[in-house]
Amino acid sequence: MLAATVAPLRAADSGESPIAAPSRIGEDDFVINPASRRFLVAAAGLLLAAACTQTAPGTSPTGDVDASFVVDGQSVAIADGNAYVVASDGSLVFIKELYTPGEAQAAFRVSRNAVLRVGEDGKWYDVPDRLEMDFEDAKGVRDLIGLERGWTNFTLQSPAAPTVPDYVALFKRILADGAGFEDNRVEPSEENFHRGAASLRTYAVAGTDAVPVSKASLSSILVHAVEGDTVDLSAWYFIEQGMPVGLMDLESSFIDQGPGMRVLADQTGRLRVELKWGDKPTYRSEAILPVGRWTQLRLRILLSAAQSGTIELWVDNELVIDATGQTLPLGDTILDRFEIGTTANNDLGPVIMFVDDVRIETKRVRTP
Ligand SMILES: [Ca+2]
Repeated sequence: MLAATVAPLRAADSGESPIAAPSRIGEDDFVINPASRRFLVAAAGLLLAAACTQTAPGTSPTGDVDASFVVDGQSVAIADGNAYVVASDGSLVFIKELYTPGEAQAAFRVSRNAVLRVGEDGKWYDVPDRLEMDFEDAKGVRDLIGLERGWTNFTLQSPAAPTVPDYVALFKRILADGAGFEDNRVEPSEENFHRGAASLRTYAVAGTDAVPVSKASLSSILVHAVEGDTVDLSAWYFIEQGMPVGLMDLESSFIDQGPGMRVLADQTGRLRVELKWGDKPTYRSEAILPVGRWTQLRLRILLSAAQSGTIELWVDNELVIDATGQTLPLGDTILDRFEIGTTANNDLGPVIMFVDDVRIETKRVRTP
């Protein structure tokens, strides 16, 4: 199901109306839970309510197994867009649908010179190789959303908006009706900045037992990165209070729970990079994200669903992770969403964090 549909992405040459953004799916970690009845099919990008298949599936896939790994002691196989548990006799037992095969590919047109993404209005929109955002001259978060600035969505998940329908509705109320924030906030601010006269301020309350993840983030789906591409992500951060768990995500909106690469910090600010997928390959550093001063994080990743990806993380130009490994869920996964800000907070206390001078650049391996 799609949690919601949103306003159409406007044509590149048309007026001021907001760009569309896909509804977010749950941000929980990829947990295999055969008992779970609550699964959300990945948002269909900008496509209008794509049909989703939740018919009772058979116990074994018709196609080849695309990937397999062990999660929480269970062998899991991915085939036909579904997750299966591998039983002791080798048979595959259906758990849940993760994505609709071919759906992500159908949302893009890739040629030698351009990548286009289809909007809800059926029009095709340019996905640039490079996006840069400085947060200048914006009165509120509504000004940040649109093709001109490149942001397409914000996510304010919190005790005031705990579920996907809740925070999608909040997004729409703020964007379409100019409603105010509830508890969490994401907005341009002149209170602090790295360059110019403004930055993005995020405020996220602590998570609770009932709502363990609190989010105050901004995202863009004007992104298209596939196996063989190199993605270079950079942003400046200033933590005023607390310590976010998640700082930056590059993920697939087409797959359940948005798997992809993310930059994470522990309570002390120690940084690591994780592929949120399967057994979660993790690339660790000893570097600490400081509180109270502007710090640049730059992540460069070569995308590979095998072990031949590369992961480089710089903190203020110092290389703190230089690793090789898996960086993409599956060989045909399209990473199409970039998310920044307090992409996750813990339950220890509120986070106030500023972000400035964001850059996303994709060096493409074009195959048409
Ligand atoms: Ca700025």
